[in-house]
Amino acid sequence: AWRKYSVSEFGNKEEFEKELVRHIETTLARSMYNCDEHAAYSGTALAFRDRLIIEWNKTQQRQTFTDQKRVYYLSLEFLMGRALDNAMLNVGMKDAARDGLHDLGFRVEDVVEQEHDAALGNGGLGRLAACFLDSMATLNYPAWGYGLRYRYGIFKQEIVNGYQMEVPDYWLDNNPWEFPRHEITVDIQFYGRVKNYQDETGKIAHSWEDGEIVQAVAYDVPIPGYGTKTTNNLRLWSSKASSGEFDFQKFNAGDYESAVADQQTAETISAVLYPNDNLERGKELRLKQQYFWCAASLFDIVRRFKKTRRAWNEFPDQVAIQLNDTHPTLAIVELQRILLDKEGLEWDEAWNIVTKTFGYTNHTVLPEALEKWSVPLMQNLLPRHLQIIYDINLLFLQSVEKRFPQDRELLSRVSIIEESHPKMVRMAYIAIIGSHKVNGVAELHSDLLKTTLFKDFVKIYGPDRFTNVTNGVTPRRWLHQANPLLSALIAEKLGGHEFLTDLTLLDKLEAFVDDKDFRDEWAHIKTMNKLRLAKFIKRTTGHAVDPNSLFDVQVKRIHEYKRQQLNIFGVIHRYLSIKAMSAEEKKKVVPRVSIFGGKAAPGYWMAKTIIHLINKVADVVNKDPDVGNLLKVIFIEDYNVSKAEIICPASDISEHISTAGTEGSGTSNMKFVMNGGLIIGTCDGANIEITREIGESNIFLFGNLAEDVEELRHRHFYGSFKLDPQLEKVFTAIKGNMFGDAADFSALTASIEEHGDYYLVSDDFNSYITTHGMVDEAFKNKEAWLAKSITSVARMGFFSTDRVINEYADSIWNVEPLVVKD
Ligand code: 26Q
Repeated sequence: AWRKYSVSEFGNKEEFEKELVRHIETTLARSMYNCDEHAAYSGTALAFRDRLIIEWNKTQQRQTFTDQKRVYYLSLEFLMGRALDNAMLNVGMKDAARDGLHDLGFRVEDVVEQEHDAALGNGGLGRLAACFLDSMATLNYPAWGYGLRYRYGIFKQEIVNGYQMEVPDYWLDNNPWEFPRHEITVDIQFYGRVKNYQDETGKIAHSWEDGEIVQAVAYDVPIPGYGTKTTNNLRLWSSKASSGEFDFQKFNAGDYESAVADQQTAETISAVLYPNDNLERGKELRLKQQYFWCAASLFDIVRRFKKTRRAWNEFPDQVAIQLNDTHPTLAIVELQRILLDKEGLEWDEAWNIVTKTFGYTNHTVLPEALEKWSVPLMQNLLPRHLQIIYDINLLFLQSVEKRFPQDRELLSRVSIIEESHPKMVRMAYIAIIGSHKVNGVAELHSDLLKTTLFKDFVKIYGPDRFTNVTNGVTPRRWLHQANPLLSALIAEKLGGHEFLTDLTLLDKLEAFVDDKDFRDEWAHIKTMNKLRLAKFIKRTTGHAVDPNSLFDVQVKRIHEYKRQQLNIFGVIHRYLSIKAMSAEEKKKVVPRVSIFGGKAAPGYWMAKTIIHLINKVADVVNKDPDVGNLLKVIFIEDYNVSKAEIICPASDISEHISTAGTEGSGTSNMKFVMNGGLIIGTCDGANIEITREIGESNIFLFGNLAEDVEELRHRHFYGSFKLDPQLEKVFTAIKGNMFGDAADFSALTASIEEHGDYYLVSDDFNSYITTHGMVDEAFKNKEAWLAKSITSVARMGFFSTDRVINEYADSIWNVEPLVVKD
């Protein structure tokens, strides 16, 4: 009988307005007479949310009904950014909303800006997970994301006197995009002890007893696909005190204060995102987060599987779980524990199911980022899991020993347990041993994994367990949403927006490279986007920048390996050169704006020093009358996803200049080129494949190659270190207090001059400066530059996450799309 009631679904401007007013006046209990931009945002979000919910329910019902294999993407980070614009574009009703809002006196662009970014991630890894969700929904894969619902996302960055300050990012109030599922809870256990007993068959079994229980509560976020009705689910777990009897003992015993304190401890688990990017520090709370989230997700997945009443050996035919780095490695151990201790399977049968289910993606070769947990910590927090890890290790080492007898060295190298003091559990090794496929995120990176970090495992398992899936970005957010003008121009030339779901169609643009009108429009759009950024810079920093200058951008997490120090030293070098020029010489200089943005981990002192130097250089350069518009230095505060959407379309050149062999892939390089920017970069990560696709003449490559890095580092230590002469001039200026107290920067210069220049800043400096000279020359030839820009965009089809997701689906997950009909 309920089927005859249909839910309201607006289909035009008038119906949208009706829904908007209804939500503002009833759902939000506000009057239209004092409806401000924020209320307009909330009302619009609620109207679109209603539409999403309907498709979301249908998608979930269909996925349950057809009962085919699903993908679960486990990630501790989902860097989603804003949801409203994405929802409007994916649902396809943005024009109705624009017109409706206009009638009420609002601009849709301003309304969209009211939304707080969902910033549950640090950088590349978290944004990749968000792009994956978009592509999985767009391609109609039955896929769920599982993560943590942090109360505080990545901190907000404020720059005070040139220093980074961190401010908490409390983002949860009035979030219309999440749905609490108070009925979907899982009790998660910590600490306690393992009891051995004999089961009915007389076999020794294990149970994990006592300890503490924390409750996981599900919050669901709808993930709409583009141009499809498929709306997938992102499930985020929130922690709260268990309402079980056990935890009320203290209350009953009258120990009220300590009982409340325990409740707070429980809520601490999902309180805050760890702000370290590519750096691991073995904090117990981080391990608690990992287990809490893995155990809740696994319980949920197993519960769903059990409803199908299938035999356990069918589990891998129904479930694929992808591990986003080693952060969810405990899921492997947890599934083995469930199958052994709860479901009574034999070890081999259980382990066979486990390895068929999991895939592991590695994102870094940096040693400081590889996760290790101390054995005593794990023994205390997860006693049964440690036993299982020991058993996995024992059986693994026995099998290795059989195939490579007498190689003690090999056994100790590949052991999950590192024999240090204290002993450490190597999470990457569990992830490799417990998965059927391990992948890196760009070709060079995947090759390096096989020849260095995981070399021994290639020898043990053969090369087929290791593969590459080069990263991508979603063209919906990073082209269509971020750059509506360019998307519209491309659609006009290609006869529609099909390129947004088949990015290889961009290659048709090459036919227009010589079309005068098209080129003019292309150039005009770049100028408009630079103007938009210039306005933003004026509003947020007070500095006026000239959109005719060359916009040179480096925005990403601040890290020594990403070498923002190389960039700022290059800027200082440019400044000194300009200062030494005659008026005649200055006329030939290409005016530049050097734009920086990015957060440093709060405890990463050297990264903070780099931010400080950038800001001090900006202070000096920007007010130097000798320089005027020839050079401006801008640090954009609090770089995040929504700022990236303004910055990426506005760059002429962006910098992807990591020491060769250190950047897994990089993904902003792809965003910049997709928006018609050129790049200056090292032969690292995905830069290499971008070069292969767009052609060597369309990219500015410089610096030493990955294969030479080890040798160079060795020479720094055992040969004599000679600072590059041009860099020496830069250091002399810094040491002469040109940018404030030189002592503030002594650690930074010393890391290069005195401590071995691990990141090869000096080795690459000359090549970097020379290549920037080539960038200047190229920029003078506007027509040639335009041709490079257009050709590059035309050849970027490979870097859509749609291609990436199809590769994962075919070669790792073995899942098929499920088309949702109406
Ligand atoms: C680990 C343990 C404890 C606390 C924090 C962490 C932690 C957190 C975040 C370790 C690493 C990260 C993030 C890594 C990351 O963003 N890696 C980037 O992943 C991108 C997507 O594949 C690549 O493009 C980048 O090259 C890579 O640096």
